[in-house]
Amino acid sequence: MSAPGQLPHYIGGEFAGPVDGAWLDDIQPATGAVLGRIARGTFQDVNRAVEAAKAALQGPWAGWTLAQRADLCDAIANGIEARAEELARLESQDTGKTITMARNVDIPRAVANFRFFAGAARHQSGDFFEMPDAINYTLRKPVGVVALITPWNLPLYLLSWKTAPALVMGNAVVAKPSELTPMTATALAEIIHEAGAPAGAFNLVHGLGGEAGQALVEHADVNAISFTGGTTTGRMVAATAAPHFKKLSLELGGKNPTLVFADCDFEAAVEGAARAAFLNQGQVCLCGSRLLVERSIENEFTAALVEKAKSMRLGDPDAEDTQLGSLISQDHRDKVEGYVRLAREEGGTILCGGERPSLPAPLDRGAFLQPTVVGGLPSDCRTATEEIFGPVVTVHPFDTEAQAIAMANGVRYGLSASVWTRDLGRAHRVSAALQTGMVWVNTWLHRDLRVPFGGVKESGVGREGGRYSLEFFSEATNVCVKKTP
Ligand code: TXE
Repeated sequence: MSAPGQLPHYIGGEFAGPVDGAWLDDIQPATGAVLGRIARGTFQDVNRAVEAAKAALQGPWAGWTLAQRADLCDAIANGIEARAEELARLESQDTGKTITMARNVDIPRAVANFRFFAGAARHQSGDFFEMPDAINYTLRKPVGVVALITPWNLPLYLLSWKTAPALVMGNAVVAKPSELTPMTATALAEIIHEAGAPAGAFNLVHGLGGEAGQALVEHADVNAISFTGGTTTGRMVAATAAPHFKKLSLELGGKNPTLVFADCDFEAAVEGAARAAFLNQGQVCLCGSRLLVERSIENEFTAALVEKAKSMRLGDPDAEDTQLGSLISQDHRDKVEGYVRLAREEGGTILCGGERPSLPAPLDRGAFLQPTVVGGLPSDCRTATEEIFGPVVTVHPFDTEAQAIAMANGVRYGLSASVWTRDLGRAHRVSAALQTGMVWVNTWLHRDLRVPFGGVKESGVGREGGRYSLEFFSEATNVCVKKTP
């Protein structure tokens, strides 16, 4: 086990401090308090982790059957479940998100991810192709050493989403969680250790993106990289990995449209649009931050959304009835506030929010921001097309279906969209025309773990989920056997 308040690396089955002795502070965004010390990984730590991973692939881990690896994932799921309340508290403290969200979404999903991939791997079928004079079957082998780089918005949720399929397909993992939210990653290492994973199958290196993350991406012996984070970072990761032909999965940013047609179920659409705009303080890559509303209901819809935003309880993430917690950091709030200023400069009207709430100590030192609705902006201005990643939504009217589609597609991102209408024909037509990897109709963030998850354009490359993850974390070898006459 790691010491309380200390967040060391986990390498080759052991918790270890950084080689050069440097640590970073882990800050609680809701209060500014220091929660603990994070090992500041450098190339040397990354190299040790990669060597441990390589050794695991030459050692007992290589002999584990798929059934044993699936059992390991189930044991990890049980371990997370047994510590669920503690993990929810750690996640809420580290991110500023509400305890309710951490309890109901983040931690249960981490459990589900390990259980799901254990089952998916057990039940996957292989490929078989018959020829008149031969048969082909396809083996699925581990890729090797895989780097998993994850962001701060859904720390354990996203780390488990990558770790489970990577382990169940027999790879050796080197994980690098966000330096802003290291706590549940260390807890996951403890749980994986106790579940009986052999040394080196899972390694964790903490540290800054430009140091530990970059060293991991550059490392010649890393065979695949699965990255979730910002588009700018993703571009750097892709450029660094390409000359080495590393396998790459990139899940990046979004500027996702919520399209509301006049024939929608009004109440459900308001509820859905508000949830899409403000869940996790708007810090989910899938958040619907551009609201496109048919002109005939625009005033009524916007008024209802503003009412909803104003009624949201913002404050202490630890209080059970809080709906909006803190943003991830003061720096990030500054960035989001910069966009609120930009919205005004671009001619927009702040219909609600945009201000820091007044909260009692110690929350007065937190990175809180009121949920913000902006009207009156052209749909192609910077505020309406750049990813803000905070509780800010812009509202734009449209007159025709074609116009709505053109506005929805008029950004460089293409992650997800939601469409609100009672007209089934329109729902199918619009869904097919949207340039996004995912479309929800009359719902938002309704997830089946089997479906392809990922984006087009600058929202990423590749898909995660179900067999897409199992394929990413494995290499296919086709065997062609000539039939004997
Ligand atoms: O993410 P980064 P940041 C978006 C959002 C946000 C912006 C920047 O718009 O404002 O990205 O956020 C590691 N080599 N999203 O700066 O830097 C880093 O340590 C290798 C969307 O916090 O992309 C962390 O572990 N790794 C997103 C991870 O990359 C590097 C969620 C993500 O951090 C690295 C988060 C490097 N050179 C932010 N630099 C989503 N799609 O959900 C950083 N990292």
